[in-house]
Parts: sequence; structure tokens; C-alpha cells
Amino acid sequence: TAPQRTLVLVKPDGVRRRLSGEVLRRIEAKGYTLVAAELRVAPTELLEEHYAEHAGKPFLPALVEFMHSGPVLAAVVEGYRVIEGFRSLAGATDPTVAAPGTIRGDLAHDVGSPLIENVVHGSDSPESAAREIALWFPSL
Ligand code: DAT
Ligand code: MG
Repeated sequence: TAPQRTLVLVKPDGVRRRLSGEVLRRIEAKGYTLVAAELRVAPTELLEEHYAEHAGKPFLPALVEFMHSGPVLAAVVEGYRVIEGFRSLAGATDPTVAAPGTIRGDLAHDVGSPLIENVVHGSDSPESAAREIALWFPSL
């Protein structure tokens, strides 16, 4: 079967904490392939599109502000079942309960702010991956 692609973001907390290399290391150690990677401060319009599924939720404004607070490392990662596989590497959304061995479980804790700072984003379905890759890397 054909390999999949997923969009991975090292969020501003991860870049600030110098975890970009550690996240890429885990992705490559797993056997996935980097197709594109770029460090940039995302415009708020892009972030609102990216998080369209959360439109109207109370945490969205704080989430967009946080995601705009510094550079993110945006990457397209390829591999067989990589969408599910990267979610598995990332661990649960809430870093307090994310399993040890996962990126969030090992590298993040709940800092008690109204938003969750959990180091990484990964697309959650083939439809989300296609949409998010087109948004972040329109030339791919
Ligand atoms: P994930 O990033 O695991 O796909 P999500 O898509 O449900 O999780 O949410 C996107 C991000 O928004 C998540 O990484 C952290 C933040 N978030 C989610 N639910 C939240 C909540 N109830 N309060 C604050 N931030 C939240
Ligand atoms: Mg999500």
C-alpha cells in the first residue's frame, strides 16, 4: 500500500525549549521520512484555518495566540500509516496523562495555563492531513 503523509508541527513551546531536534530525531528513529520542514511564525489567519475544527470553542483564541507567539517547525512526514503512527509517537493531548515513552508523556507537563502546551501537533486523519499539508505547504 502507498505511504501516507502527515503534517507535524513543533509548537512554539517545543521550539523555545529546544526540542525541535528531539522531535525530528524520534520521527526519523521510527523510520519515517522528512519530506519538507520549515521554521516560521505562522500568521493568525493560517492558524485559524488550521484549527477550523475548533471554531467557536472557548480555548481557540488563546490557542491561536500561543501558536503565533514564536516560530513553529512545520514538517511534512511520510511513511506507511504515518498519520496514526505519529499520533502514537506524540501521545495523548493532555501531557499529564500521555504515556511515558511518547513525546508529550516524556517532554511536557500541564503548566496550568488555560491552554494546553503539548510540544507537537499531528494530523488526525487522511482528510485533515491533506487539508493541513495544502495549507502549510501549498507548493507540495
Ligand atoms: P490534538 O492536538 O491532540 O489533536 P485537539 O485537536 O483536540 O488535540 O486540540 C488541539 C490543541 O488545542 C491541543 O493540542 C491543545 C489545545 N486544546 C485542546 N483541548 C483543549 C482544552 N479543553 N483546553 C485548552 N486547550 C485545549
Ligand atoms: Mg487535533
